[in-house]
Amino acid sequence: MSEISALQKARAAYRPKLPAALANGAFVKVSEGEATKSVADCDKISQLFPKTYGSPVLTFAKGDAKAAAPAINVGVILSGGQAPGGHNVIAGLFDGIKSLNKDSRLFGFKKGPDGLVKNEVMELTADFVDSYRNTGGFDMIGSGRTKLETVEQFELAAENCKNLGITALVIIGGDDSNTNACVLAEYFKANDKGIQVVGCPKTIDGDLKNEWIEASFGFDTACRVYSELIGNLCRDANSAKKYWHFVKLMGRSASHIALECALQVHPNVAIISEEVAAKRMTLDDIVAQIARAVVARAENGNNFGIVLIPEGLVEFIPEIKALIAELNDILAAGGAEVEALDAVGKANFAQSKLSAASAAVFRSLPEGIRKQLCNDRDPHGNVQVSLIETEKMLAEMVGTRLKAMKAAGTYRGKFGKQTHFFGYEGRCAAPSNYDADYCYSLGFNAAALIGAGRTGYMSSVRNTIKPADQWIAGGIPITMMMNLEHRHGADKPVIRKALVELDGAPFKFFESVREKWAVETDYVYPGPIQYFGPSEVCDLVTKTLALEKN
Ligand code: FBP
Repeated sequence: MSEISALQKARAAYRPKLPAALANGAFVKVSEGEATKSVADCDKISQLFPKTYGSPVLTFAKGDAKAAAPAINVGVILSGGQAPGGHNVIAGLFDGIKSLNKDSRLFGFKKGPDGLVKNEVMELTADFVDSYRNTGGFDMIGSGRTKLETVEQFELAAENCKNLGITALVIIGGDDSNTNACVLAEYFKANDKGIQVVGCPKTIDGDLKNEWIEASFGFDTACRVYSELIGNLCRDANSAKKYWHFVKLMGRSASHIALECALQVHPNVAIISEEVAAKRMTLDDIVAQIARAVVARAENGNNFGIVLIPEGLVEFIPEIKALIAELNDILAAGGAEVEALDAVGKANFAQSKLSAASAAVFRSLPEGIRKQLCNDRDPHGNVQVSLIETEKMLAEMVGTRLKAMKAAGTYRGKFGKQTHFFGYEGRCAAPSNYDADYCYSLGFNAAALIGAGRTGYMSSVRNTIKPADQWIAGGIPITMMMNLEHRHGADKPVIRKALVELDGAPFKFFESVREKWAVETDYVYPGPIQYFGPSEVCDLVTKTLALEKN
């Protein structure tokens, strides 16, 4: 890197905060809770993970500052989609293992799990790590979505680690990647490979959380970037007063990002996929809901507004969900011949094989969306919802509905539309203070788990609405978060995704104010993330976390 920005230069000097338990380094006192169970399917999960199932929850307290541990070699992987703060997890891990023993070494496997299997690796030296502190992105070692699932992959991973003297591996990833971590931990333990595996909770989507993991890193920063942009759109809309902006927001499955941005900005409409599913809303119901807001605002002379749409919406509309499930099975059963077809070919192939109900839904969708629904799945079997232009589809359908209403004399406004997709813009932003501190702590804490000899654990740092010295550090057995889900035609053990809870405080609050927001112009303009300045603008937590922990 030749030139770095003024912000990056100043930000390099930022010293992230740590929980009190880690103040003397990663050598900690460990207290163990009761034996644990998985969130569901306990019998099956315990059979699949006989060596790691049931481990206790761990809580750390400050250790002896003078304690020494043997030097270790540790490997690290960034896995899945980028999220702000990943570099700080690595920096925290680096400092943590050095605090255990200054001769410990850190190796980064490149391009995600693939690098572990193919032995693409580099040593992360002090200078190299320093140049990435407090920066966004995963470019330090790259990331990837390869799923670790075969014995051949596990054996190659073990061999590559053995050759470098690596006795612990840290996998930084979301639910799928931490599922990988758990499977690998079990395999290494069952086969006496002598390699510990520890996970760190990452994803801007915010859906890897539970009682013990109160946030996945990156969610805070990404939501602040999107909220700034949406706030700017709100101001533009309120200035020109001629456009309705339809904004799709990332979040492959859960609507946490859309909800958090709504709480930060007060848009006129925000669709929450989990509510759509719970109320069994149809596509037509959603279009009608948006059109109602357009009509109500037009009656007050406000022919402008903001609509937030979660990326994962289509999979939560029951009729489209059923369609996607059929498409998945039909396309998978088609084998290599169908896999080689382009999206149009796949759509034509699938059309004739769908049930009557799904075929009718499929036909009712715009051609572009039909093709997008047939695009390739990701390596974990997920539909790539970031490629489905739901915002365009809804804007189009609302426009058509309003035309009909105008003809019937029930709407007299003007409808100009703009569409946007905010996703990639937020994933590599420089981490907010919250994410910079949280990520550094997660990485340092992962070193503490390694030092304590644990495997199959996720690094856990809690109580983060309080100042960092009151944060609680420890480890959560990954099996505790698991259940069985139907993937690729079979039941697989996976970490349960945390969706928006309709009886949770963030949604309840949104529900209590959304009708007012729909009609009034009540926008809030959050502005850009502040890294320097008064604590009340720099050290914020998300509205979601504040409401959940209130
Ligand atoms: P992770 O779950 O791996 O963190 O990725 C989440 C995400 O950013 C989603 O919000 C989005 O749908 C997806 O990644 C996009 O994936 P890709 O980067 O492969 O286009």
